[in-house]
Amino acid sequence: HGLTTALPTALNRGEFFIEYQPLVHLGDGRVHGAEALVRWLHPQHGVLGPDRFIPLAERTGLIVPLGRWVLQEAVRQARAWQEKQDQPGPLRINVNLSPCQLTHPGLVSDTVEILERAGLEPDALCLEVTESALIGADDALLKPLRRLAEMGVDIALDDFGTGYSNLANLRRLPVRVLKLDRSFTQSMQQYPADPVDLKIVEGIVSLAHSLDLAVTVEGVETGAQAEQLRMMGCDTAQGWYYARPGPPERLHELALVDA
Ligand code: G
Ligand code: G
Ligand code: MN
Ligand code: NA
Repeated sequence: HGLTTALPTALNRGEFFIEYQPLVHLGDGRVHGAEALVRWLHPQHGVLGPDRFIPLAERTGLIVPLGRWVLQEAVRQARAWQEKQDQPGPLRINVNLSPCQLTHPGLVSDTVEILERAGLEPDALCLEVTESALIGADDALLKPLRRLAEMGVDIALDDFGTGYSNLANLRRLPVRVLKLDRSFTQSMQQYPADPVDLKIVEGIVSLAHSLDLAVTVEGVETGAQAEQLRMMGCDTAQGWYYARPGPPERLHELALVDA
């Protein structure tokens, strides 16, 4: 209850901050980009993770200004990384979008403005939308995502494999990346790994590649998992094996170490 009353003023008070978790190319182990993950430094409760306040922000509508702030801050940070690096190739940034942001009429214009103001190319941005947010999506919902995709922004389907989406439906969505849910990676951790889960991952990778989609795996915690997922054809990976979410300076160091 205390969170409900404090949330609306938290944004103006500057109590939110972003941690970044690297995304790594499985082929060569290099940092490919980072996912922005918002946190709330609550004056009494300390650091709160998104599961503690995102659902509340969605119910109260605060997710729209909060999401816009996250996008602006993450895009600015991505541009700052790019400017510091003397290695070729853009450093890309992934930002999560809530379902309410998808239906908000300002999504496309806000995104364009934020990219332009920061001087970041649209193809350096990837917006993550959960599979469940797009289940049964009609054209009105898909239109802004299509516009963004046409501009060069990548759309990723987050937590993929946990929903019930019709796989054939994927062709209809302006999606470039599937982010395979952590639960698959976790079940591979067990020995022996669940053979059905292995088959499912192989099936998803092969379907994704046949549709020209890249596959990112979440929740990679060991080198053995990374190696197995690489052999299974996954493209990029994210997880504690590489780095936990952390401050932006850390990611810059990780990228330079790998260069
Ligand atoms: O931060 P953590 O690694 O605990 O992330 C938990 C969940 O919170 C993730 O599923 C992520 O998608 C979600 N999340 C993190 N940051 C944001 C954000 O800025 N906006 C939205 N909508 N969700 C976020
Ligand atoms: O958007 P999404 O829910 O996928 O955000 C990633 C979430 O997964 C965050 O809560 C992050 O802290 C968490 N996470 C990231 N890497 C790992 C990992 O290797 N293992 C586990 N258990 N959780 C992870
Ligand atoms: Mn995500
Ligand atoms: Na996810």
